Amino acid sequence: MHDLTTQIFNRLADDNNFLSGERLCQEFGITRSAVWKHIRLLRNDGYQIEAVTGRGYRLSAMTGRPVEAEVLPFLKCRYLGKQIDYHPITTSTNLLAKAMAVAGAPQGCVVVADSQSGGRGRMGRVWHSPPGVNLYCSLILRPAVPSIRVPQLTLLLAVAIHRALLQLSPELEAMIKWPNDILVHGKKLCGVLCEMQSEPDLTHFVVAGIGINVNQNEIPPELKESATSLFLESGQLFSRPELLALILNYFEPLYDEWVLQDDLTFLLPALEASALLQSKEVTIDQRNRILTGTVTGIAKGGELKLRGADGETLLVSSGEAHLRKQRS
Ligand code: BT5
Repeated sequence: MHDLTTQIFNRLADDNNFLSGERLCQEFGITRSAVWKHIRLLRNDGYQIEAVTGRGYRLSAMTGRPVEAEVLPFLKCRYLGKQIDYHPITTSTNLLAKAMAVAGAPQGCVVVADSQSGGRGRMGRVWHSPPGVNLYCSLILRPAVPSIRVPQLTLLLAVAIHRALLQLSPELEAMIKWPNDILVHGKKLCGVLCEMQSEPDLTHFVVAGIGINVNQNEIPPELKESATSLFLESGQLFSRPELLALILNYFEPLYDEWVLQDDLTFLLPALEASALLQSKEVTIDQRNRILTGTVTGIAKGGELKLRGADGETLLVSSGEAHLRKQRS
């Protein structure tokens, strides 16, 4: 949203009474037609704004959409989320954020969409992105670290998201599944997709995409066995703007620390405490080979520590992990 549109929104949101067009003109130093233009933009974004002759404008209801003006009241960050670009629909927030990053958008910009027509997971998989219920967003980051460290960001985000989810829903039995998922009762609630543009010693930017099933009630048949939502797990509806702000609030200090550190050592206790795969027997599908073993932890570089049948420990840096049936 345009800065002034956001300011006008905030002014309306702070006041339960009608505000006259005249008054808005004076306060913001703009013309009547400019006020009207901003009101139209807000309405296009889904806000209900009453306009009554002789009385002025009044905000009737919040939309519950993750638009900037609704995220800001919850946001406590220094630089993350200072610009939130909201789109009712886009192909993929990662695609948009990448284009913005290439054009020079600063670190901390966030792209959010109410729905995606081409939401993507890893390796071009589809991310189911219906409108009105979930969170789809991408953060632009410009970490001054070598590109080899960038995959660690996925785990950093997972910890921040996990903390935000538990703040909203303390009973939620959410676990982090290395490398990029959050699961509840074995079903996927959230996926993270980090993409970067880099040279070996220099990371130009990272786009960190987050998809969370929040208030979704109907899961499509093809995902019924494998996906869930906060609503389905808790029976409650949640504020998407608040969830987004909480994620950013938790992520910013972790990110600041991570940039200063050489690795993930500082985060390992938090990661291992909520790690779904800890001590489990797993297979790791790396497309060209399948690894099997017992997970003994996460290494400081973010790799999964896998002890094979020969007793040797491998550091696994990528792949799709599957739990194996435990021997009784
Ligand atoms: C991921 O990939 O989990 C990363 C998902 C990232 C999505 C966000 S949304 C905002 C941003 N913009 C984008 O275009 N993407 C990011 P992966 O580990 O490859 O998992 C993909 C698999 O998860 C699919 O093949 C399905 O099996 C499953 N899946 C698809 N949509 C889902 C959903 N909404 N909830 C749970 N599982 C889903």
